Amino acid sequence: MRIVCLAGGIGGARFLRGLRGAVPEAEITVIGNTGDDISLFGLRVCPDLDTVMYTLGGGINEEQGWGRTDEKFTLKEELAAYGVGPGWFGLGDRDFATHIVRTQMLAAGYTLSAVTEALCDRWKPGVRLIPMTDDQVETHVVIEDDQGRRAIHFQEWWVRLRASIPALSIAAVGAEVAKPAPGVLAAIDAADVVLFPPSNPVVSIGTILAVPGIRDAIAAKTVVGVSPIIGGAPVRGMADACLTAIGVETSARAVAELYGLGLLDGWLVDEADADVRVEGIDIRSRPLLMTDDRATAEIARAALDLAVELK
Ligand code: GDP
Ligand code: FO1
Ligand code: CA
Repeated sequence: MRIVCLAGGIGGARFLRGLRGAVPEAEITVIGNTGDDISLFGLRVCPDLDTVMYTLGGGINEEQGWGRTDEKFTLKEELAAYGVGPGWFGLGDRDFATHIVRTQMLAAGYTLSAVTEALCDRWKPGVRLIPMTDDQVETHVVIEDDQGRRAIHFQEWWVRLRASIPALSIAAVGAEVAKPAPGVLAAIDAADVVLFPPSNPVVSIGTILAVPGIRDAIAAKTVVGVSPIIGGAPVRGMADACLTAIGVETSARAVAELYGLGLLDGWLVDEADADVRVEGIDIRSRPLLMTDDRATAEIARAALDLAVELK
């Protein structure tokens, strides 16, 4: 069985760990979001790729959902002592090593997909992790405050401001001219099914789908998604602020409609949303809280079973 999954950070990574446990024999290719990527201290940081890599490789800080386990922040403290920020982004010492290796390889001319493969040689995530593109795409958010109207990096809005200032718009800068990374379209073409984990529909899945060619390739396949919205709210994080920014209601139904007919064949919603119906999309309800690996594996199994049934 060949499965392609799109993935953001925490929601995607946890689902993937469940899927890997549910179907250990499957060949899983993960197309990772790179719109969250940011350059800090001269280093290229890829939060969603790293979250998938660390989560599946056993190095993630489980409580936090991002960053390394057993982490220290000596380097960050030393930088702060020089007055060098930003202080609002928590890069730990172990995590810094990943960004140093990545930046060094990028400077030597390796593509981000080659770098990601090299990093995964250490972590052995048990899936093939490919960035959506090797080209630079960065999600920016337009806000308005007492300094006027301006665009800031998604991480500044999400981490520093915790989405407390409404996003007037959200743009994946560079996406329209980005090319899918080598292997992305081939993996989709060869896939038996495509699954959308319960990742952020706007800044994770939406950004990946914005890379020209990816949406069309996926539309030709049997696609089943898992709702990140339960009972009208995201399970964690501020996905509601992202949905509001693009004029979409925060509900399992509205997200299914956002992905749309022609893309989504099946949609898993939580039991709290069992009454959701969308014309043309096969909707099933079951508990969707990824409380532990067993519960998550059951969610992944259900998504896969539905996809195989609809194929
Ligand atoms: P991020 O890049 O770290 O924000 O992670 P993703 O984009 O992959 O996933 C974020 C989404 O995961 C959020 O919108 C959450 O609502 C969703 N999520 C987190 N935990 C769960 C869970 O246990 N169940 C479901 N259904 N969704 C979840
Ligand atoms: N998220 C936070 O809320 N605060 C942080 O300080 C933070 C640091 C960080 C460092 C490395 C990394 O890979 C991820 C990090 N994240 C942090 C998570 C992350 O940037 C966001 O949750 C996602 O990008 C949102 O989609
Ligand atoms: Ca993310």
